[in-house]
Amino acid sequence: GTRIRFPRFGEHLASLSVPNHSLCLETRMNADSGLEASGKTLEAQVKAFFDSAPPLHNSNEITQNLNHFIQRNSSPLGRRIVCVTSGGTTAPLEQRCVRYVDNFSSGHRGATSTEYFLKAGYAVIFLYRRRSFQPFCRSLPDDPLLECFEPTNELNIQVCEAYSEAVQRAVVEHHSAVAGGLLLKLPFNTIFEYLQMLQLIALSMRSISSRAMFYLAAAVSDYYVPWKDMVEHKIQSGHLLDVKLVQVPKMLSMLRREWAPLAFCISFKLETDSNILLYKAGTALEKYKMHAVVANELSSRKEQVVVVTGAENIIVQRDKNQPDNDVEDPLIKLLSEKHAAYIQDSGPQV
Ligand code: PAZ
Repeated sequence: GTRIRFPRFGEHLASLSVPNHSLCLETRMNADSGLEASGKTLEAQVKAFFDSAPPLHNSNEITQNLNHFIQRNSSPLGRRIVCVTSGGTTAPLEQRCVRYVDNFSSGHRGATSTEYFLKAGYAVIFLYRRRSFQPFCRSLPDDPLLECFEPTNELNIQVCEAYSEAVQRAVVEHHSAVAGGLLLKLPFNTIFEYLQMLQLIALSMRSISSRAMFYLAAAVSDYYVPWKDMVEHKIQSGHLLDVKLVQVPKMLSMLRREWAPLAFCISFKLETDSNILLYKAGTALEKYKMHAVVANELSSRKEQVVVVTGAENIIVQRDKNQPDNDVEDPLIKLLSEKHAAYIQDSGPQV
């Protein structure tokens, strides 16, 4: 796993342990202000990040798909559109990547929330980590293809009785959302892909102003190795290595200020220490000018979250009397109501 320790006041050292290898990833920065201590403005840090990132090979196709999706859901319907981000980003250590720093997120929150947003009448852009949880597939086993099907003879297969309902539901609901033009799925692996795609989505969503929502549940890397500083080939084991990690610029500020200033923006704050959770969520709310921050603690995240807004902290809990109920059910109802009020307050729509 990744552990952070503070070698001396005002600086910190991020270090990564890889089984059977000894890797030391070191970054020195001012603990309070991060890269801002280098004197670079946020815009300059963001430019440096995007300039150094390997360009997306399919950015034209993504933009075309986004424009088509947004257009289709805009006129004459004026449907609300949410971008749900889901799963953890990786920070590669080598250009021909063998090893990377990862985030724990399973994508359960994003996949489940997508289902409830669709139920609430939204069109959803699902920006997800490859091989993470997918909407409508939560009740399927780990390897659905091999575990849900069985051969009837050498030429034919059928769905196993035990999974027939779950498979039927997953296939029908997924197909109707995608084919009906209500669900657009965009996969990423790395922090470079994630942030470039988030920017493309945000710039495309500008045209629908306050009808756009960002629901940022992905666990995004805090540190990365700039592409130009990265070794090309696999890092050889057996030595102690120093790899310089740089803090990822705070793109939430860019999203709010530059990319989609009229969109309704919800970010998430995860902590393991519940004593600091609400404080950290409140700080993020103010610093990044979010409309709400969903605060969750690692071990109870599927049971309870707290929606922190400037005016109040709202505890949202899973209904334990219903075994299949998810905390995302009341959470998305609440956020959808708040979004509707925000649209109302924002005046006439484009
Ligand atoms: O993906 P998952 O269901 O396993 O976990 C969800 C979560 C904890 C990653 C999400 O609710 C969250 O808090 N995302 C932001 C994490 C952060 O503070 O960067």
